Amino acid sequence: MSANPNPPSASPGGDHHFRNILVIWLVASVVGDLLFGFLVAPHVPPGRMSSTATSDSVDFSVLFLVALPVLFGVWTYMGYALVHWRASRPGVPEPVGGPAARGNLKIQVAWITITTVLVLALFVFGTVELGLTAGSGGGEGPTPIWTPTSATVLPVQVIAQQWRFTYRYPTFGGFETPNLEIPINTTIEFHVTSLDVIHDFWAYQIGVKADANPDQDNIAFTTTKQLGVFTVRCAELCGLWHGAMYDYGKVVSKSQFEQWATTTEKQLAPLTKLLPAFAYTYTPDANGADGGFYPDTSNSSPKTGDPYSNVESYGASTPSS
Ligand SMILES: [Cu+2]
Repeated sequence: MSANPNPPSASPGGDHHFRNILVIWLVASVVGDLLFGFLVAPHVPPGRMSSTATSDSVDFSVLFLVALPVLFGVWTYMGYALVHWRASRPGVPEPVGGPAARGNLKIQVAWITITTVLVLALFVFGTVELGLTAGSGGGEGPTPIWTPTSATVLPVQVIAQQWRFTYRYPTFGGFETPNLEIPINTTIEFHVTSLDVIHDFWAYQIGVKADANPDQDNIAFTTTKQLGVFTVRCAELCGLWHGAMYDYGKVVSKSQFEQWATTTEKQLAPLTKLLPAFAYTYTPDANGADGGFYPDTSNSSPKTGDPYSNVESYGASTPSS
């Protein structure tokens, strides 16, 4: 019994085509990754404003650097096939199809090995990245798995409600303000909660995104690295004006923050007294937060004291007939 006189790998020109494609792909991948690494990677969002934002940008860049050679592999093969194996080249006989790839052990092993290694490597990388950067700016619930190592941590509470965010600073007397200011080079411990429906605190440029759920204290960490303004958006459909539920936060110098916080604490002291005491969650009553934001019959006479009273009314009372 003689050996197969024409095994798939010995097809005319097969090795030389394979070598050509490999060389083109290798050059394109190296050049593409170098260009991306030096020209694009430094600008990949969300930027370098905090530890978690930096980590996000690096992770995105790593995904790009791995994905580009895959993309170039597909393009190189397509381009090569169009040039060398198309039927309509003038004066050249139409190419005869090569051996079927099906059943080719080399291709099967290479395909399964390469894709498995790529996917598993990225899975391990992503998992490690999530851990090493203390939750990567995502909400970790009331008992975080990963905590920062910094000696000093500034707690800031984020309170979401239809349709705005307010912020409480428990280490400055618990004042509540619509302005989010945080100091630079400081680890911030965000405590995110909601007074009504589900929202999501998405502070884009500092790489923080945490669900804001009623009766939940969702903790997210980041360490600020650059001065500037960042955008805060609600990232969970929460009703009619969800799209308008955004504001801006500021990373300022430590001295500027200290001055702002102590001044605001003094200015707002008379109002802070009227607020519910600082807590990690606030249970709303049937008609919204029980902070005087909505009319509440528990403060009127006769006092019902019932948070689910159906005689609470919005706006002007109905004229009696
Ligand atoms: Cu919302």
